[in-house]
Amino acid sequence: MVAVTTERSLVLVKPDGFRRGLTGEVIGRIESKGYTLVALDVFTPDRERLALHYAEHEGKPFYEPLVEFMSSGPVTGIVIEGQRCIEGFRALAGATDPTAALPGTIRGDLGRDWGEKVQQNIVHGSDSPESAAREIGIWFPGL
Ligand code: IDP
Ligand code: MG
Repeated sequence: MVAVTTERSLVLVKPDGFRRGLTGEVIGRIESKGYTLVALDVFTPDRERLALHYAEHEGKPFYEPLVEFMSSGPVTGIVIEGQRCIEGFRALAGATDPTAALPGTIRGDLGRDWGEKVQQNIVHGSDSPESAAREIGIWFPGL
C-alpha cells in the first residue's frame, strides 16, 4: 500500500448546529472516526471573514442568504488531522442538500430543509487540500 501523508481540514459547525446544541455530536463523530483535533474555537464571524471563506460562491443566488445565515450566531471552527481527512470528513458530512443527504451522515441524520433561501446543513468541511490550506489560514492564521 502506498503511504498517504497526513492532511488537515477545516470544519465549521454552522450557526444552526450551534443553536441546536449539536456541536458535541459533530465533534464526537470526528473523534469516533479517528481524526485528531488540532484546534478548536468559537467565533461569531463578521461579513469580511465570511466573504473570504465563501469567495467562490459570490454572485450566486444563495450567497447573500448564506453570509446572513453564517453571521447569525456562533460558529465552532475545528481543524482536524489525519490521512485523507478532507475526503473522510466530506463523507461524514454527507450531501449539501440535507434532504438528499444519506442517513448515517451528519447532514442526513441531523439536518432538514427549513424552506429558507439557504440550506442550513449543520457543517462545513474543506473540499480539497488547496481549500483546506486557504480556509485554515482564514480561521486559524496562527497554525
Ligand atoms: P458544501 O458545503 O457541501 O461544500 P457548497 O456548494 O460549497 O456546499 O455551498 C456552500 C453552502 O451554501 C452549502 O453548505 C449550503 O449551506 C449553501 N448552498 C449551496 N448550494 C445551495 C443551493 O443550491 N441552495 C441553497 N443553499 C445552498
Ligand atoms: Mg463547499
